[in-house]
Amino acid sequence: MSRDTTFVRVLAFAVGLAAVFGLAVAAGAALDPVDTEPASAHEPAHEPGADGAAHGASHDASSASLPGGLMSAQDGYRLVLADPRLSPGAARPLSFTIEGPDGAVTDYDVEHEQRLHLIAVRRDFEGFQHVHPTLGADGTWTTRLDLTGGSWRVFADFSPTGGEPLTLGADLAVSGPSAAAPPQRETRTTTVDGYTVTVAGDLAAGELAELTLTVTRAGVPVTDLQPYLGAYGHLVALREGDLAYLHVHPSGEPGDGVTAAGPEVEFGVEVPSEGAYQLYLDFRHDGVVRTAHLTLPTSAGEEHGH
Ligand SMILES: [Cu+2]
Repeated sequence: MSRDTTFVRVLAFAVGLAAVFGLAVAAGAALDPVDTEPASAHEPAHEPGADGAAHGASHDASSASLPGGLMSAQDGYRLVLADPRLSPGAARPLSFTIEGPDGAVTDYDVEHEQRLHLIAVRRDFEGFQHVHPTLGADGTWTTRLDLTGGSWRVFADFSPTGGEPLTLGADLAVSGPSAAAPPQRETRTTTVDGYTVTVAGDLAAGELAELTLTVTRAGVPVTDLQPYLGAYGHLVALREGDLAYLHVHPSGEPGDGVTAAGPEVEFGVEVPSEGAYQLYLDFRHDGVVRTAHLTLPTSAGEEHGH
């Protein structure tokens, strides 16, 4: 993907956000299981408005630009965990299906070298995994997660063949003592396995922000990052409060003749609202993928140095 395409995708994603947040609320209300009014399944709970064409357009916009992960069902697809409860421990088996209009979905487009990306995060942000499950012939996905006790959210990030990219979210309860910690506050530097990752730049609600993440090891800039899923870094941003999910790819990609293999990886990120965002950067070096956890609040109206 070219730099321009990446930028346009991020921008297109961003432009629709303000407009579609209202729709998200409406859709959430429509899906509310408490609302058991016996209405025809084919009848939308909300009038789409007099103009059918306008409704069609806004529907397309919502598919493309809703922040992901807030709903377990969207656009005719549903994330169904085989068991929403697991016991804690390493390599716990998780299986699930994506139910579509014709049953369990078996055909997916490859996005960033995989047909489905599964992100698991503990709701207090003290656990994070990004794995690539295996698809069975019947549409059942299976993978393994390392889980600690507590409340988790899993995100399935995929693109059904013939459909739009989607991220569906579901809750996963893990038994055992939960160490529900308050989320970490603004954290611009962190260390993982001897690597230090620092973020420069500021998030602003509704504006495209340039974030630069820099990777060093023992004070030495890392200049030989390895491509991971077609990029030098993958950034997942989760909004505190509801875990709205953004998955952002860097500006520029390995082999484009312009993009350096570190120490800096640049991302264009537009967050939909003010608040704090938990950032997880996946990067690969010496054959190992590591994840750095950082936290940035939006800086709207705030001066530096307070
Ligand atoms: Cu992935």
